[in-house]
Amino acid sequence: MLKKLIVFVFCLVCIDSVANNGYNLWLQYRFIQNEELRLNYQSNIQKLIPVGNTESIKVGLEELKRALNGMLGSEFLSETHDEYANTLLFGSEENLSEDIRIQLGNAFNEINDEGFIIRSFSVKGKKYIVISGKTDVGVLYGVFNFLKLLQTHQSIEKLNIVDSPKIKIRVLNHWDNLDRTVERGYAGFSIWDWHRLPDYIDPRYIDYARANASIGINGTVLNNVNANALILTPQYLEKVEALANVFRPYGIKVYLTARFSAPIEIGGLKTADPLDPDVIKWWQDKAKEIYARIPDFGGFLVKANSEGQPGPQNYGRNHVDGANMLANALDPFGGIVMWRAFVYSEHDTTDRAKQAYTEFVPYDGQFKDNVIIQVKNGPIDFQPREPFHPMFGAMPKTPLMMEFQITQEYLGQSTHSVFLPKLYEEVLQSDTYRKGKGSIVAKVIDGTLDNKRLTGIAGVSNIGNDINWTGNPMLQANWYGFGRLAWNPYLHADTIAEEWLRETFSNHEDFVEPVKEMMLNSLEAVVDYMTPLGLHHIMATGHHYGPGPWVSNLSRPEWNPVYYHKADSLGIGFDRTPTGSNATAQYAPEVASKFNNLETCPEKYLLWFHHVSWHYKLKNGETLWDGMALKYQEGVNQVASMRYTWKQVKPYVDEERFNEVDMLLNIQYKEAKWWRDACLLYFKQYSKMPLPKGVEKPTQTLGYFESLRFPFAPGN
Ligand code: BDP
Repeated sequence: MLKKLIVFVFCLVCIDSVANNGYNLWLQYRFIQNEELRLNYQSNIQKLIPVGNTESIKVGLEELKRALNGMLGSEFLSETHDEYANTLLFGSEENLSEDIRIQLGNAFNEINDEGFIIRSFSVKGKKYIVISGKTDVGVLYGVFNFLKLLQTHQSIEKLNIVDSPKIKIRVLNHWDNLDRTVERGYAGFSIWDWHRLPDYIDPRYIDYARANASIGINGTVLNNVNANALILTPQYLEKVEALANVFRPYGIKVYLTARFSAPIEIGGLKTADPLDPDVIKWWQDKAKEIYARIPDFGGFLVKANSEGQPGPQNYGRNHVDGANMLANALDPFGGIVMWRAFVYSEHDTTDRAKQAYTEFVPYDGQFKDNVIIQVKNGPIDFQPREPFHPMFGAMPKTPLMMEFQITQEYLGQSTHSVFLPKLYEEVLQSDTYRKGKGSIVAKVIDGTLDNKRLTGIAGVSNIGNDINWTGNPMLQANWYGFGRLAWNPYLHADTIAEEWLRETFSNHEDFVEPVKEMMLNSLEAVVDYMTPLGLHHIMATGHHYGPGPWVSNLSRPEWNPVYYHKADSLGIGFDRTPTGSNATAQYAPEVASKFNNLETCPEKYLLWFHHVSWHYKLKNGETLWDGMALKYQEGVNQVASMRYTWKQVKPYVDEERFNEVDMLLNIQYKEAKWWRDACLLYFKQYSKMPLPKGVEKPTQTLGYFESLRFPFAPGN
């Protein structure tokens, strides 16, 4: 009985709220149980003074009230009028009084338009915490950062934080269709309720904006890259305008995907040729029409001549012609064109990994100033692991923006708990060697390597209308982490995991430490049980759910897994060295020679760049076959240990989210074994070698795995 009571009391202390469906994301604002800390915060913030009355300042005040009431308790009164009360004051530089501004000294010279300053000081015995910036949106970012300090239980006694985003365009790409299905979406339907817009403003839109602003995301592309021209009709633009109005106070601009053939489909023209005067005029008029409704419209994202989408090449023109024509239309209004480099063609028989570079690099320097080329992180397609895209090291005169996928098309969709900032970090830290050692991708993206003015980063959203937004509470961390890295691409995944866990779940060390470790290891786990040692694109057809290394019957060779793994009786892997496709030549010589040489090629990319014998000796002395099989097993073991970790932290997590993650980890475990068994049984036909000791016996036959069908798998 006593033991039960102790456990009960203990749990009350650990779990801040009993029912939690995860809707509030990392903006939980849990009541601070630690009384000393709570009293300290209360005494430092006795009074709230907003300076200025723009919408951004108003939403900042609302956020502060909501958060402080949550964390400090409802007895906390946020607006006392005692003139000696310790004060939290927030407003932009131009609205501050002279004596407050003086206290901030030169800090304004250190920030850009979206940056913020948080500083504490005392004047005549009265304490101030001031949050400021050059703009009210900068102030709002400061407010959210201040709240993060409180949520993660940090001291607010001696504050001096000066911070600015390092990348200009920080956008989510929603692959959302107008019928509310989401391409590669695994968290329900689209959150955009087009049918009820513009009159019905779902409160979710506001919470979406709050969440994005809290991590510094400043743009959203509302619709799918496989675009529907209807979004550009007045009927839909009115709806887009309503969303833009909701997002504006939060510093979020709206962008749309532009279907290249829109002048024909909705404009009644006979052509969409980018050099045709009527087409040029049509886009100019369209831009004018959009900006009349949405003066701060961000611009267009375009997928052209890629996977069957229309583009300038349909008219014998090229990417420069297409992108610059649209850029000219947007230029008078300050809009930009994000032109995607995700191209590969069925008519091109060269290695798919080479095609985007081959097509785009010759155009370096030819795009207009308001065009930025959006490049996926790797040269194939959002695989669990890819080397960085060679374009990042090859276009010094063209702004390049990063495209990461937050939604897990190829990484277990929303059931597998994978912490993606680990992947993003790996890519951003990769060295292109374009200007010698240290020319890392992060420097290409933030513009510092070549002094680029226009900089950007996009994340393909994992958001849907599921109550917890991402279909799996753990995957909220990927939205969060993308935003944090968009703000500062030099951040470490470790830091991001820790702050997210503290904000989202608990500050208890016994929770944070093990779960952080679980998150940080989760990428390696999925790589190991799906595509170890540089394998890639061996998932099932269409929906990409589950393994399909045997698939060889699709109409385009580069859609088939066998094209990528090239397993045969001699060995496995794609030779991309000079003896093979020579894709390595697209990297700087230092990088190319490292990848070309079996001695120096990192083993994580081994089968990406080399076709090696089943008997090849890995660095640890194992044969390739044994090593590969053991990696598959290691991935499975890792998921087993994730399940174990999660069970251990049960006392610190509310029941609802605990159970959800627990069930999802069970699915992940089952599917990790499915991947292992299916892939090993398939490859074994070629290696003709037995499974090494330590690898569990497959649970089913290869025929069974090959027979599985998932006609209604989501996101397809
Ligand atoms: C692939 C997806 C496809 C997208 C395409 C793209 O399978 O649904 O349309 O990328 O990025 O990964 O355009």
